Amino acid sequence: MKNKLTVLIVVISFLLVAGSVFGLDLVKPKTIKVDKNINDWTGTPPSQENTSCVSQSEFIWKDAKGDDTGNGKYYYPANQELARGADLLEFRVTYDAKNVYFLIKSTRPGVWWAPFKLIGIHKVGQKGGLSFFPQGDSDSLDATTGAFGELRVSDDLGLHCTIAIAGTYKGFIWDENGKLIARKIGEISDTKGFMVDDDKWTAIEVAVPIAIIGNPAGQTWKVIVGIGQEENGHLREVYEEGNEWHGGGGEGKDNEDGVDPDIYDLASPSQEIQEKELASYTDNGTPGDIASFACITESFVTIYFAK
Ligand SMILES: [Ca+2]
Ligand SMILES: [Ca+2]
Ligand SMILES: [Ca+2]
Ligand SMILES: [Ca+2]
Repeated sequence: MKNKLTVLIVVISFLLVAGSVFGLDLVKPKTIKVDKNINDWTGTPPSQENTSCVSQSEFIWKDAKGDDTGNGKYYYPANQELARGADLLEFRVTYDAKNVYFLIKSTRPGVWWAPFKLIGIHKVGQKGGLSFFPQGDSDSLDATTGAFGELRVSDDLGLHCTIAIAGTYKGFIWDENGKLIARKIGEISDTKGFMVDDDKWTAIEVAVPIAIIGNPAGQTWKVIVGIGQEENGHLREVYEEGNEWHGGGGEGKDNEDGVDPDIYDLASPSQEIQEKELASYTDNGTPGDIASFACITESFVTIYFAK
């Protein structure tokens, strides 16, 4: 009797797992236009905060409102132009034969200055990947060299692709070696097909050609989504003590490139986990020392793409 019960439990467990992987939760192809209008994202978000669902062929993450506190103590710059503005609200993903599409909704700062968004992609089953978000050249502070956000990922989340969105229309993509493979800055030299545009500053639509990001069909991706404030195309530094143009609650005596992550909010299962991970840097770590950066281990979403 006991054995039969065990078999039954195993069979039911298998069906439940199979149902979620092969059934309801698969993201199927859908075409989106990056056209300053998000009405083509028709899926219904989950009712609970900090959970995801698949609706109308869209993966949809609903983030908690008001959890934009970084390590738990971050606060915004005093200037109203940069007040608020880095609270992640929603993250959506879908794809078709040509592109992978992303939608990020957030609050917006007081006057303008749409926040900076980071999307780190780990492709399950694929080896390698960067152990940290492309950091950038501290001599040049050139946004094409990295996000300057001071954030790393655990061994099982190696980044095979990182996308940065700066302001309302700029974007950069780095490969698993940290090499820039696409950019959009509103010039003729922009990478063809990589599209980034806003809808009323509070939502950003992105299209990345499959030739650049890889074909997700049949794959499982773990995706880290982070949001902070923008400066010169990269993340704006969080200070120990905030001032007019920089938020506070971080670390570092000299502040300018302290190892605290310049991220206010993540797609994380809970605010508690988010704050713990964003506080996991080494106090007074040497600026630029990757081992001292905060590490993401649980704050990611998992997306199952249909074949
Ligand atoms: Ca659209
Ligand atoms: Ca949020
Ligand atoms: Ca920092
Ligand atoms: Ca969050």
